[in-house]
Amino acid sequence: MRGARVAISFGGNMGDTHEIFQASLETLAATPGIILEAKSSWYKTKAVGPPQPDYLNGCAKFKVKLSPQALLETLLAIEQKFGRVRQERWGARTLDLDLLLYDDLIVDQPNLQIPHPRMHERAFVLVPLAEIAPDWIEPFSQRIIHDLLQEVDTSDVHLVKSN
Ligand code: PH2
Ligand code: MG
Ligand code: MG
Repeated sequence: MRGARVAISFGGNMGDTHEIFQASLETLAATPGIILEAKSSWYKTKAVGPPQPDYLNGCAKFKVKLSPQALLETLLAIEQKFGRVRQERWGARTLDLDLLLYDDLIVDQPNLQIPHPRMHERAFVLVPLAEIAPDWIEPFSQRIIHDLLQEVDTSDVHLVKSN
């Protein structure tokens, strides 16, 4: 299998999120068939959804020799390893790894939608993603990440750890 280019977002607002992001990134990069290509800075962001603590958010880009479903399973396993317990939708969590983009593929399955269906409206995704993949075309809108970013309010996204 030829390697696919993949973008993954990192989110969390419980526990030592900096530590959890670093460790989960290392776990991903150490997984057979997954090569880390770039990671963004980390940002402190206001929670979207029910009232809860601020988030840490970021994105990373990988070359991957796994199918979208196999990659999803890997991401869920890493979330579990770092203590994620699924409760309320959009509720507080230690680690959320979302598969944003997989080449220019569109997937619409019950457990997996690619591109991530809300990424185009989320400043906490677009700000870090634009840092590492400004020219990537989001295949639904057919627009590049840099342009999608111009249309969201980024006032609740603050740089905390420069890459
Ligand atoms: N993730 C959510 C819901 N709300 N808000 C911020 N700021 N960052 C997130 O990663 C986030 C959220 C569901 O995945
Ligand atoms: Mg999410
Ligand atoms: Mg998720």
